Amino acid sequence: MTSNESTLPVFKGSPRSAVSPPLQRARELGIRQVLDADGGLAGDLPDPDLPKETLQKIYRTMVEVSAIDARGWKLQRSGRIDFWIPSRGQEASHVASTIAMDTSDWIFMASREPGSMLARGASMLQLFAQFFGRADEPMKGRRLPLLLGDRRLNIVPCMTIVGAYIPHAAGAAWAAKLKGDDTRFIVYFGDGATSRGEFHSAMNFAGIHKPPIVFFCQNNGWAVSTPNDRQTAVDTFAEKGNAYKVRNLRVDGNDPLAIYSVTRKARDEAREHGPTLIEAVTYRLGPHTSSDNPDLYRTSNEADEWRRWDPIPRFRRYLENRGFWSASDEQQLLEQCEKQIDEAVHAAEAMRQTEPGEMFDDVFETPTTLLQDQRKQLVAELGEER
Ligand SMILES: Cc1ncc(C[n+]2csc(CCOP(=O)(O)OP(=O)(O)O)c2C)c(N)n1
Repeated sequence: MTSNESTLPVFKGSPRSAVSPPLQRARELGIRQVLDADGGLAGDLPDPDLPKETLQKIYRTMVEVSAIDARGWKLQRSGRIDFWIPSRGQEASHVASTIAMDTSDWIFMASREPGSMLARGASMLQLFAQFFGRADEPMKGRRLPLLLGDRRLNIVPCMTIVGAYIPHAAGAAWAAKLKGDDTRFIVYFGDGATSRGEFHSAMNFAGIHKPPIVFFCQNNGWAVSTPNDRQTAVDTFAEKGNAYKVRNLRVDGNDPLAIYSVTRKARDEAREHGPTLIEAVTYRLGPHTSSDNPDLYRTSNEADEWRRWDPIPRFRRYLENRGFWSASDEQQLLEQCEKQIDEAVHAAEAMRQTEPGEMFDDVFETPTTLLQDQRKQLVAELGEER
C-alpha cells in the first residue's frame, strides 16, 4: 500500500441499504398519509384543513430549518463552528409535530429539531449564538451545537447519551398528571434510541401510569451507520409500544399534514388515554454529523430515491394547489432567510466566547472545593499553553 492510500473500508454497495423508500408503499406498511409524493391528496387520512396561517407557519419554519442547515455546514467546514448535526430531510417531522402541540406543552429534544425552537419563537440569533458556543445564549455556550433548548420556551435540551432522557420526559409528564395541571409533553428520539434500556423503562412506566405524553420516534433509516434491519428484528418501531400497552402508529414523516393530524390527536387524547408512540418514517438525507461519511455505509442512490419525498417541495406543491403560496412568496422567503442568517452569524460571532473555566459554574449553587481547585488548575494549564 502506498502512503497516501486510504485505510478506511470502502463501501461496495449492498441490496440491504438500497431499499426503496417505504413511503412508496405507505398503505401496505400501515404508514398514515394525507399527501401523495407530489403534494396531492393521498386519500388515506383526511386533510386536516388547517388555517392558512398555520400551514404557512409550518412551511416557513421548514424552509428556515433547511437554510440553517445549509449555512451550518458551511460554517463548520470553514472552521468557524466546531460541529454540526444536520436535519435535512427531517424538517416536516419535527416542525409539524411541534406546531401540533400547544405552546404551553413541554418538549424534550433530541438533536435534529432546530425548527422546534423557531416554532416556539426563538430567534435566528439565539440559535446561531448556541452554534457558536457564545456565553450569553440561554445555555451559556456549554453544549454541542444543535443540542438546543430553552426553559423559557418549555424546551428541555437533549442529553448526548442516546435515549437517556426518555424516562425523564415520561416522569415529568406523570408529575404534571399528579399535580392535576393540563400540560402535555412530547419527547423526540431516533430509531436507534428504541434499542436503549431507557426507552423500554419509559414505555413500561408509561403503559402503567398513563402520563400525558407523545413519544415521537423519528425513524430516519439509520443510527449513524446501523440500518433499521440491524436495529431491530421486528417490522416497525411503532409496534414496540404493544409490549407495554402503549398506543402506537406509523406516520409518513415527510408529510406535515399527516404528522400534524396524528400528533394533535395523540396530544388531545393524552389526558384520557395516556401516551402514544408515534413512529414518523423519514430519512436523514445528510450524514449523521459533520464527523461522519455516509458514503462508507450506504449507496448514494438510496438518498436520491428519498429526495423524491423531500418534504419541502412536496408541501410547497400542496400550498400552491390551494393558492396559499406563490413563486414570489418563495423568493421572498429565501431572501429573508439568507438575510436573517447573515445578520445572526455576524451578531453571534461578535458575542463573547464562553471561557473554558465557566464549565464549572452552576454545577452547585456553592462550588465545592474540589471543583474550585479543578477550575484553577484548568485555567492555569490553559494559560500556560496560550
Ligand atoms: C449511549 C450512547 N451510545 C452511543 C452514542 C453515540 N451516538 C450518538 S448519536 C447515535 C445514533 C443515534 O441514532 P438514532 O437514535 O437513530 O438518532 P439519529 O442520530 O439517527 O437521529 C449514536 C450511536 C451515544 N451518544 N450514546
